[in-house]
Amino acid sequence: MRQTWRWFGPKDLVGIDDMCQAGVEGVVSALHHIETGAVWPVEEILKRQGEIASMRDGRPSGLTWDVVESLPVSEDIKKQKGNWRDHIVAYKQSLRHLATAGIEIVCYNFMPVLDWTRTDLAYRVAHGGTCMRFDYVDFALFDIFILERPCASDDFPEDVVEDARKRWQGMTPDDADALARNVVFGLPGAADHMTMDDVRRHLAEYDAISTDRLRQNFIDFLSEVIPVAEEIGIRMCCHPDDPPFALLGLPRIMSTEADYGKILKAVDSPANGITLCSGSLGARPDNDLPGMMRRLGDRVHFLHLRNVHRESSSIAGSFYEAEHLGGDTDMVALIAEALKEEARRKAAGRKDWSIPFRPDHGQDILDDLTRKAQPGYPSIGRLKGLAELRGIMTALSHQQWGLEEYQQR
Ligand code: CS2
Ligand code: MN
Repeated sequence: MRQTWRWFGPKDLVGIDDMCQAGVEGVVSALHHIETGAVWPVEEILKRQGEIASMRDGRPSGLTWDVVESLPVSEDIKKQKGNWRDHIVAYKQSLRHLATAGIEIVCYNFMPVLDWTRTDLAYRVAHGGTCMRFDYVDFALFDIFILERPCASDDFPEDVVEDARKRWQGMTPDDADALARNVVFGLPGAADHMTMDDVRRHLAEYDAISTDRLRQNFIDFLSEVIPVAEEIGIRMCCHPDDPPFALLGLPRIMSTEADYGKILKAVDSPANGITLCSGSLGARPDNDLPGMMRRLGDRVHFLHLRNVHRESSSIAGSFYEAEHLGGDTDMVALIAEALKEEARRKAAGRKDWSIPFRPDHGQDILDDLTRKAQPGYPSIGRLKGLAELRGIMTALSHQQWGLEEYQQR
């Protein structure tokens, strides 16, 4: 398993030099400055590769750009509206440019309107550090009383609506404003201060799009893009919905193993793969992560290893981002399945046997608390997560291959 780390580019507070010290082996990055729907120019791709290859003082970092996360799919493609056909042409062109530069793995998602959603970006945990949290009651409060989405209360259990009402009544306008800002943080363009009317406008666009329709739009996208990916040697991998249950009345199609099964079957190619994100999928009690790794392993091109602690046994409920070995997903079992999958690929003589993973998010601990990086992406919290995951991998590989063979790898 290849140890990778997300880098948001030269503006990221956590730089290439930090990654070298964290023992990272490869970089996950994206050209965030290029507008969704436009072609990623070859020069920009090569420039980013150059930035990754060297440390601040010009010495080689030894790192390469292993995974693109994300090459975003436009809202037009998801809705099949406006310029969606042009955007698909551009998407294929970007893939060709990435392949020219030698990049083989491309992560993306197909969540309408939202990327990830939390209600608290700095929830204090018992040890004094902070992490991101999703509080179902706060989310209902936002949906029903702040966004005032029509019929929103029908989407929540009665006791949740009642608790949300009580909280709302005791809330100051500043508290409500802070909650709204946290919730919309993961929305595209949110950094430029999205208003509630903007959110309502985005949501209304999906009024006429059912779950089946969205799934068909996804399959149409894949039917165009996957043959190209296959031809040029790119492995596409779709990130799951985060959290993996219905939100804001939007259709959601990548929340469970059954959802993945439908998509993988509809466009049955090794280039049509998945990003198994244990933090996203693990927020739902009926997602069996080690089992998914075992059953879908062949198509897992990228792993996000992160843990969540669920605070409820319902499908939709509150959770927070726990320490990597501290949440409800059995990380040792999951990594063991990933290592077995790698062993199967190696035995079959596959070149792509190695599965890249990243520690995904981390908690804010120690100096992270005063040196605020992008929410979820602190240096020390992620380094701690990576080190713990690396420890498990090393111990399991040792056991799996026997000491002598392990030492020869
Ligand atoms: C990431 C996602 O920060 C995160 O939670 O896992 O934002 C991810 O990059 C996208 O959903 C992938 O398209
Ligand atoms: Mn993830």
